[in-house]
Amino acid sequence: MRFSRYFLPILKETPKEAEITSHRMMLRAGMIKQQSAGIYTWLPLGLKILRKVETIIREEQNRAGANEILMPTLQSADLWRESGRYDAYGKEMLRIEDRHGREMLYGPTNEEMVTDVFRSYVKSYKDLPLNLYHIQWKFRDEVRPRFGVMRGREFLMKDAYSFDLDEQGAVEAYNRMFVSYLRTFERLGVKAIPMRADTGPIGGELSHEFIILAETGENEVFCHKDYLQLPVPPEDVDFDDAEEMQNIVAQWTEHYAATDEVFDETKWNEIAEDQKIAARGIEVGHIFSFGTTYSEKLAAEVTHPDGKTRPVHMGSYGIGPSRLVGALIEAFHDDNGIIWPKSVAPFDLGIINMKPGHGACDELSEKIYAACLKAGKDALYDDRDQSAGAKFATMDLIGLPTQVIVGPRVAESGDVEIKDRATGEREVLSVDAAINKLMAEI
Ligand code: P5A
Repeated sequence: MRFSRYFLPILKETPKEAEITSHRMMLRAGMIKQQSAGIYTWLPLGLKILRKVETIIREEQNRAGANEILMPTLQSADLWRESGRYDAYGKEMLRIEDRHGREMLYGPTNEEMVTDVFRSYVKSYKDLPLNLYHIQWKFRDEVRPRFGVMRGREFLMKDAYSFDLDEQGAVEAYNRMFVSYLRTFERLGVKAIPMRADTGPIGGELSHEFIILAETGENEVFCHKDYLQLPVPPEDVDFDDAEEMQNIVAQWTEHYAATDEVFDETKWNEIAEDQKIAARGIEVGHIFSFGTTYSEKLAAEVTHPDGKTRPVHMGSYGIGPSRLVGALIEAFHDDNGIIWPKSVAPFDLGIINMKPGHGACDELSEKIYAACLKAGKDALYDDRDQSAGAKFATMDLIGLPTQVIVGPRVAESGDVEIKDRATGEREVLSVDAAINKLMAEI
């Protein structure tokens, strides 16, 4: 992509309304634009990152055996009356009336609707286990939307729902999602610690929040230090091996880890002082197991091998891709801007032509850009007629992992400079050596 043709509205001023780094940087880097409180347009750069986050989540959900569907954002109130949550949900639910006077709502979550999908088709134990998920916008009329996309009113959620014959099956489904989450966050480059948590309006007993430690996090959390170095299961981990899944979950729940809502002083005091972490964290995922809470009310039942019909055991599993974009910036930035992990970087590399119109600078920049196009590398080529200083600042702000700097002095001798955004290390190479290196390494 040529920068001159790209819609990337960089802000010079730091927006006053933004209280935390990620919100400030997302606005300044032209990733999002606020439309109303807690409601955002995703601009091209932001959207690219959001899509990459979604892709990793999707790949790991599929790997764990979940099926992707897409349910609508608008739901009928009647469905929620069946579960009893229509009145219980309160003011966080955005209620809408259509032209026929039918009561609708903008979904804050999909337990009812997915149970309706399930009960329409599945009648026998032979079709279980089943896990259905989608990645869809949600609306919650939060009292205090803040920190940009971190606590939005409209936000993206990956929500998966498991259906099993009995409690044992439901635990196994829970374990698969638990392991899938460990892998997902690892691939996103962050350490998210599973912690015992309150179940709130979703309900049920068994629940874990996945928390990234960060000073700006909204949750107060308490956990054992060992969680920082536990191994994450590799990509060939066998999701069909229930025992292996159970062992991984056992290892990841062995020590104390909980949010302040379910703080247990006795267990906390059992941890040695130098092993304690009391910190703030960002909740990026939350998983629940709630048995037959919804299936009983919505009559989602299957026949068992003994011929009897019983309600299915369910769980639901959420990740916030839009919140994650903010959380990743909280984890990866310096004073100059964002430093994207490679797995979600919006472009593979940036090319800075320091002096457009200068023969050698143009020639070498174009040569590298053409090589990227040919090799399928996604490059952002800054070909604009702007000062080199402004271009450096912009490239640092938007956080592409690798920059190629083409300046008049080195270009005269056929060389370019490669800069690593994270370390700041620079290396001067001939243009051909640079192309070889970039094509091999990024
Ligand atoms: C689990 C899936 C649920 O709603 N039902 C379906 C269950 N869980 S949850 O914890 O309430 O939300 C799941 C994840 O969504 C993200 N999230 C948000 N992101 C941005 N702004 C918000 N206001 C917001 N609320 C929830 C979080 O990542 C959360 O873990």
